Amino acid sequence: MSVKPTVLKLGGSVITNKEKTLTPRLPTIERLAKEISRANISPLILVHGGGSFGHPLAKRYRIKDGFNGKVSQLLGFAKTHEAMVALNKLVVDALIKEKIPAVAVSPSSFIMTKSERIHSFPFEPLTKLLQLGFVPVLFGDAVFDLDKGFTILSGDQLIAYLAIHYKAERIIVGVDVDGLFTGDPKANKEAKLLNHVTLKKLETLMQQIGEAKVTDVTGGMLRKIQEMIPAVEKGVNVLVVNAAESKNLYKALKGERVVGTVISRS
Ligand code: IP8
Repeated sequence: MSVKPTVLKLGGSVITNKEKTLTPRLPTIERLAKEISRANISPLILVHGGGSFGHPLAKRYRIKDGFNGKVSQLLGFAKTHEAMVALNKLVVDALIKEKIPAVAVSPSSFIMTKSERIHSFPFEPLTKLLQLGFVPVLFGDAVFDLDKGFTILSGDQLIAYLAIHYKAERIIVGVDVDGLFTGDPKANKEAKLLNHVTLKKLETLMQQIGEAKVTDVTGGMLRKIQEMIPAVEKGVNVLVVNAAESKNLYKALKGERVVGTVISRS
């Protein structure tokens, strides 16, 4: 690909109400679609998280643990994937309404993991889509696993993998907080937003988090950021931005100044 793509993740906590199972935040999805349309970035790869669609079902049926041999769990896998497809449809519908040529790309239909890590990823269809000018919309999904039968593939693992393969210009991660903090901003008023974090600083932070569990704001932030490290090591900059706030995503996509955290190699 001649032009390096932007890889954008819309966090599940932004596009769904995490407190209520299977509850989308439709006005937010529509607003984000408008912001993406206005920014007019190409090539663009979009990935969204599971929020209250994927996670409660995945948890209830222990999909991440792998297949336990019971038919009831197969149904659980089917329901988890179905919920993600339903959320994906809401996102794709909103994008198409804003005249973005968005195409749903379902990870479980072509990606295989091995012990929860991406093992095979046939890139041809996705590359063709991007070359033609489409915006592929992938998502964290229940996928088939060589060792465990099946598992959950997070959108975060996906974006890092995609960014490395396509030598992405940057990764933008839209979450529901202002970025990475020195502590939990919701619990600790002293917590400070980190505007720029190098890999070295990130390692130190990880150790602190490991010991004191201070910055794991959403419960998933630490895991999300850890997944970004291989991409950052390869020189891809990551911008974590609050996509729950109007115009932030637009500004991030346009490269304008925006409150958030940049993670870079040095
Ligand atoms: O929200 C998980 O994706 P994530 C998707 O990006 C499912 O971690 C199915 C729980």
